[in-house]
Amino acid sequence: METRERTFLMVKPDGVQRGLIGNVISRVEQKGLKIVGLKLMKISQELATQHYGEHKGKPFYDGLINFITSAPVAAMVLEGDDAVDIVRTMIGVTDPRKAAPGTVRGDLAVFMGKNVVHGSDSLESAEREINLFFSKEEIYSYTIASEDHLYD
Ligand code: D4T
Repeated sequence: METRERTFLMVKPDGVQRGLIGNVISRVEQKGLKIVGLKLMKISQELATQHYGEHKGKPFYDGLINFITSAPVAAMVLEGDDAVDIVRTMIGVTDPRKAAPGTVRGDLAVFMGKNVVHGSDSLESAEREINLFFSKEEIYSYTIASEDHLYD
């Protein structure tokens, strides 16, 4: 079987607290992406600074680190053709006020700092984030019955 693209998707603390894990996972499953990694976890200070390193020094950085470490997140690795782009499109733009209806943020959020999900923005970010959040043993390669009906 050909190796498909993998991406990282996380339901952030606000999404977990609001009971939206199931909603996000349903969208992923209904779309036809394969969940190959899935766990509830608390992000440590160290992991938070690694994950959001690019934003260090920005006015929202401290609040972002406090927020992301405040409660558990649901972390996922998803697989499929063009998975990175597909997930970015599904979650919508960063600011929920501008996110299109039908996207996670467009449907479920109203505020930039509480935008429910994070999804990798490139293949390089996906690889980096998957390695940050998951060990190799936590990622599963398997076939799903619907695969023949999703792709040529
Ligand atoms: P994440 O990384 O959470 O998926 O968001 P994006 O990839 O869509 O957007 P980002 O990295 O630019 O922002 C990370 C995170 O910071 C919050 N944020 C961002 C904020 O509170 N105020 C801001 O001005 C910006 C730009 C929201 C998401």
